[in-house]
Amino acid sequence: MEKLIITAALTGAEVTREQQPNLPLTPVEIAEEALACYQAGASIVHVHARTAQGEPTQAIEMYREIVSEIQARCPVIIQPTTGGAVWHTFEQRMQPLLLKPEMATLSCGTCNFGDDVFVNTAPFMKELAEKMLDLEIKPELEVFERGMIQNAIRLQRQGLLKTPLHFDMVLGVPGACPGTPEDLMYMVGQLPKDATWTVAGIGRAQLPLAVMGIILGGHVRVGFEDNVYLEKGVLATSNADFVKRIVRLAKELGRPVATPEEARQILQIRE
Ligand code: KMH
Ligand code: ZN
Repeated sequence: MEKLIITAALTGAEVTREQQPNLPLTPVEIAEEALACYQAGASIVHVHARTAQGEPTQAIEMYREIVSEIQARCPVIIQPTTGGAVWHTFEQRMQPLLLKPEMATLSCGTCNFGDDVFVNTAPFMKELAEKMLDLEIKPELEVFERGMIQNAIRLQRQGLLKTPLHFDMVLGVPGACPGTPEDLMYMVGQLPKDATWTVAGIGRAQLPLAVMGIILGGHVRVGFEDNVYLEKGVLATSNADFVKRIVRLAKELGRPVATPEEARQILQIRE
């Protein structure tokens, strides 16, 4: 089995300091958290920027600062969001791509997202894929529902995504596909045979689905974007708490953990 790639989703767009007092918000806080996660065993950090007031922002200057603060500390793979927050425009969401990161997310369809709708039209997905192809950015294909796998395959058949595709099964978002083991098994069974995948279980689905990711040969995403509790009623003190637990579990289950350099090779990220 391939080595395990651990992604830390450090901040997200929805979680607040009221819900998680240790949520990193400023570029320096995000970079310190990225370093702690890298030291714990993460090879990728998924990044959302916030303003000084804690509002989600897609401003390129914020991403530039975050990237430079992280790069000054460690060689982790930086994966900015193009999902942003549900109210960001398509144009705002594309901003981080102008920095030519090694990776970025590409959400593969529209779904309910709590009380909101997370909109990803076919023309927008096409535009994102074209831009990432052009800039040699490896897309992580965010899948919240079964039909989104097909949307990704369609983009690949149109020549807009390079194989092997890399998916993130985001399961347990209220309004989209639940985060049960059966759902994950079914979704993984629908992926192209040469694809790589990671799993991001939301809330209490994070830990059981992460364990499945380890034993099924997938990869794992953890972090405050998806879940703030280490166990029922106990808030994590840092994103690194989650990473450390995955490293412990992977060791127990006999799955070695990838360094960022090994993750670059597994995901065929540009040199
Ligand atoms: N904040 C969600 C609406 C991504 O980062 O690509 C979208 C999201 C997905 O977080
Ligand atoms: Zn995100």
